[in-house]
Amino acid sequence: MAHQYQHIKFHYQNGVGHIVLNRPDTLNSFTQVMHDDLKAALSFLESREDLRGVIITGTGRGFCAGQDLSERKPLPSGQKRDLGEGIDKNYRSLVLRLRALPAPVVSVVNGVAAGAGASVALACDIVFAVKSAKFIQAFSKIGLLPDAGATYVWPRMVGMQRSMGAALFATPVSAETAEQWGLIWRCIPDDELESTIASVHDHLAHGATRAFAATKQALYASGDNSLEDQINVERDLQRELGHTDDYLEGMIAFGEKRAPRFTGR
Ligand code: T3D
Repeated sequence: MAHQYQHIKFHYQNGVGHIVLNRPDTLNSFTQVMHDDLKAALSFLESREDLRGVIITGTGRGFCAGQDLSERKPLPSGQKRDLGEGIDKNYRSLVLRLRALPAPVVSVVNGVAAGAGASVALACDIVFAVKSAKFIQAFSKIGLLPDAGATYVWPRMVGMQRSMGAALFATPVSAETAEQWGLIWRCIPDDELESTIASVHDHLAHGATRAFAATKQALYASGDNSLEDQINVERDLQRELGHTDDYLEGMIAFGEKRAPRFTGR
């Protein structure tokens, strides 16, 4: 039976999956139901051979405020919660599955992103954010450390001092600052949210999908590789790309001085 989405909206068009976090009254904070919805959407995306990209955004004035704290009220028994369980059950697979998809995953951050909401937005392959958005490492305010990959992603993108400061002081980082720091790709005017989603959709739906996937794979591999190992990665992937329809089309289109018509194959 098809999954009935409750806390996200999901549709798939031209090979592009659109995930919209949809609990605006709580700034789209993560519930177990939302995680189950996301798992179902990811399973669908992973099953598609024609996948060309994914776009994640939120409804209302927030992108995502992290874990829904109403699901973390102290237990009446006085027993302490095992927070590691939620990470194992939900956040680990969410971040790793997004990273492993063989197509770009783009977050278009429509408002505040806090806690694991910021972690997930920033774990996407590329991040756009409206000017009024901000990223808050809210964890220390409730006695936790940044999770859902944040202690991995932040230092690699912005260095140790900015990562440490944002986490220890929970100071909101504006979208403009995030762009200056290299934490996100683009800060966009608020009234360009929908047009940005549309143009990202078109770019993914008509792009050289295999080349995008190889680029994603190579860039992430670089974190652990020597220069020589990385050149080997590039060689192997370029060899594969040389056999694709899109490379052939790219060469023909160049010769004919026209835009290429990529099929993603
Ligand atoms: O638990 C585990 O499994 C471990 C993993 C943890 C991962 C995490 O994400 S921990 C971090 C959890 N998130 C937070 O601590 C952030 C909490 N939210 C905030 O600090 C603020 O809401 C914001 C700074 C994000 C935005 O502030 P503001 O003033 O713009 O909005 P607001 O008024 O605080 O929020 C609007 C509504 O959303 C409000 O409800 P109300 O009063 O209108 O009925 C608020 O309670 C609700 N809301 C916001 N964040 C959450 C939330 N409800 C549940 N959970 C939330 N995280």
